[in-house]
Amino acid sequence: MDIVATPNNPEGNPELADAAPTPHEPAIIYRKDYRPFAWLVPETKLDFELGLDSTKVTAILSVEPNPQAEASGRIRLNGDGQAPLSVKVDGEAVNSWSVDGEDLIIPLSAESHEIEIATQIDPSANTQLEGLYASNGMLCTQCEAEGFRRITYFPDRPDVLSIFSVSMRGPADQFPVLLCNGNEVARGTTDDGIGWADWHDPWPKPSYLFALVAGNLVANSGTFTTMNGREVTLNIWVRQEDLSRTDHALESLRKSMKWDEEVFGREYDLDLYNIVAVSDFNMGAMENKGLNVFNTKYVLADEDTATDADYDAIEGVIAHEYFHNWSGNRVTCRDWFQLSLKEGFTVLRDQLFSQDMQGEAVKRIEDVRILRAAQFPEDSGPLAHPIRPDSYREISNFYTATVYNKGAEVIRMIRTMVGEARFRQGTDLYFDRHDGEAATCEDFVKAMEDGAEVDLSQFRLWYSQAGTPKVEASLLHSGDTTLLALKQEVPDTPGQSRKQPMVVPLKVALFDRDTGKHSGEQLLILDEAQKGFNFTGFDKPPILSINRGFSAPVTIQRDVPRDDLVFLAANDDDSFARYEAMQELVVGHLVAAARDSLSDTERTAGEDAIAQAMRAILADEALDDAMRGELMMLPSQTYLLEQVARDGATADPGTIHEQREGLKALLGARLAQPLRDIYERVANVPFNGEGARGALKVKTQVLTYVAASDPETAAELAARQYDQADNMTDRQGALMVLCGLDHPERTHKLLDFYTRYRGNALVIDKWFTLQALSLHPDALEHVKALAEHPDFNLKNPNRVRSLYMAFAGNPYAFHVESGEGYRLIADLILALDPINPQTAARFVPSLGKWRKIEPNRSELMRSELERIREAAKLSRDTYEQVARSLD
Ligand code: 0A1
Ligand code: ZN
Repeated sequence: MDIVATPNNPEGNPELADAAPTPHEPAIIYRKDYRPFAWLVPETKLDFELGLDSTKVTAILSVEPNPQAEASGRIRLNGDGQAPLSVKVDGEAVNSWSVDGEDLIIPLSAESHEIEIATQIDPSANTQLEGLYASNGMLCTQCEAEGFRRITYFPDRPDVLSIFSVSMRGPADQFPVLLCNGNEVARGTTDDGIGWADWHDPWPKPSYLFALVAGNLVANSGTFTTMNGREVTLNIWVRQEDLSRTDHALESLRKSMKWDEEVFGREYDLDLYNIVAVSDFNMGAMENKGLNVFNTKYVLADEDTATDADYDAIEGVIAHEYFHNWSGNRVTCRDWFQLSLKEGFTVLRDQLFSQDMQGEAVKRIEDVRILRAAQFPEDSGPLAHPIRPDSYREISNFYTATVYNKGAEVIRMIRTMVGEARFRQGTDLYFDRHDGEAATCEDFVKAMEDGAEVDLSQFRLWYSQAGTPKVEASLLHSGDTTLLALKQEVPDTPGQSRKQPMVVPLKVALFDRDTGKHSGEQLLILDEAQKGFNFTGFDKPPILSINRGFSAPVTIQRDVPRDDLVFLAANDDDSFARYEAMQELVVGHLVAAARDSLSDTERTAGEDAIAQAMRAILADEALDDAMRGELMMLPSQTYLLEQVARDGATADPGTIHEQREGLKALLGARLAQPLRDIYERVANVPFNGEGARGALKVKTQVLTYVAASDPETAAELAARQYDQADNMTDRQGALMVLCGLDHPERTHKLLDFYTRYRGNALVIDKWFTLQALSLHPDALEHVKALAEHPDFNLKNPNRVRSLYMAFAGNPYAFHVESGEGYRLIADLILALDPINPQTAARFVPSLGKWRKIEPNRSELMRSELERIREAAKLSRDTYEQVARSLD
């Protein structure tokens, strides 16, 4: 019997009934429920009649029963937001299909068929920016994770791999450039001005890697010859006015291709590599096969508009997307629970690349800082999940710092344990064994075990247990022997308690108190709840340097004399450990101060020790300025808040802010002369000269201290730095400092900056961010006014983030006691949710921290979350994050 096509008509079929979510309780999807799809789709042909307001899509799918799956008398094709115009099976129109929720169900006998489906979509109405959408007069796609189903009906899951051939056409004046995955087969323009192109991608791929771009674009082109002599054409496609800012991106792509050949033995596999920059994009960039789509932020740069940090970020993201060609595209994921398989591994690959390009020491510190700022809070809050989650309601919510950054740390630990050479044997085996497959995290670990010859049985817990392990370290000395006693505990996280001990690789060195030297670094493996390690040959208790290079993503807790930290901050030969000693010194002091548990003597002793360590850092002539800049940075307020709120305590953001600013002012005053001297030295290093990057970093760091201790002088110096700047790093640094000051120069320079860069969206984003992040007492009022600014636009994710994400990270203004900051973010979430749910949901974690905050503010945060939860119609994305945050 034919089933009548009405939405939500499961016809009593239990398989279909299950899948119908209510708007308020979207279904939970479990990893344990994975089943292979009943059908294979060896080939897919797509035809696009392109238009900004209306695009017609015809999809032809060749399907055959999957011998690995249970047979089924129907095929379920995912859809989202469209209806079929027509459905044909083997060339015949059929009306036996039905719609279940958003999916299309077609009865089908268990043999090979050809299914043809036509749909019509409106790209200009797609504010969600998933699927096919319009941006600045062009058309582009974003299909990961589940955007392809918004283009046409398809088994939109990563384990269905298909070979795609695509034909497209549209007005040639509007869309002179037509791009898709793989190779261009043919193109032309008809007499009546219709441009057309046919593309073919020879590599089977899942639908999330599909991409199409149509628009008026120009390319910065180059070539790269691979290790086996394949000549690849490289194109960076942008709007005409942006062309002059694409050289760095092109060069970064070349460097990435070369590095992946040299370090991982990976060669590119098509004759063409296209990158397109779009200004409306939810994330950083997307690795679609042969046709990456990038947020303009990660493509465009020149000295006048991009900072050194922007240059590095572009190099890193270009590399990341390129590296996905192997870790993600050639070997893809079986299901979205395996996301870290491609993301954790690719982040590690891009980190190692950037270490080689920019210098290992500083890059490692930056990566750890990101992990601590973004992942540690996630791991200790309501949204904690293992790097391989067990369930989700909306997969977009799992593109997290845990899956990406902790995922990278987990693989880095394997590399640390087996060494570079064996790690390479492991990755070679993984790529070889799983090329062309949709693999799992387990496949990766197994390939590592076999290739690198290591037993990772217990190590696998890193994939299943959430939470940042705490390691307690203590030294017990007697005679000439020192016992290092280590204890670990993995905290409870939502849905997980009573966890097993993890494998924690810790690099340590013990410094002899008399010689100030150590006799070599050792790798200790802590794989039990408690374990002791003996060291001999020390007359006096040695000084412990632990978790060197941040060899494990854990927190170390230890009682260590302040003087030992001062020693390590000045002398440790491991750059990360040196940085860490300085951080530990400051964190210990500020956490005690914020908890109001410092006696006057302790406060003075703490301040003296920090000032002494900072003085040594400023005076150390052997230190390069890039590293000096890192050592000068005080721990962020977010990190301090996490530390104060450890073990179930709550934190008062106001007090933390006061204490941190107080310490900055004290250091600024006590070290006024050395700070002044160093400022003069670095200000004379010419831009682009030797050591210029480090010099610029130190320069702005100095200003932040002066701003806290002597605002008038800081305003003068910053205004001068702004006026004399011949690059964006200097100009932005100066403006950042001015933004925090209540001084007429603030207004002058902000106006100058706006006028100078008006029309350059990426730089105007900076202008919004600097004001939203500033420590100015009226920052909240400024943000409210900026939300009304004619350049503000809720539909552009970069602009929304530039104002509101910065504000939600403002340690002072977001947490004003009245709760107005919380209301502002809750109002934003509610306003943005119907427009762009993915971006809206990303603001929820800022309020989700409520359990860590002192009772008054905590209550205000929680009630904002409740207000959001009560909203009439919430997206799956926002609903899931709010519900988990309140649980
Ligand atoms: N795979 C991309 C990240 C990405 C994920 C989802 C997106 O949709 C909005 C976009 C990009 C990466 O890791 O670079
Ligand atoms: Zn990625």
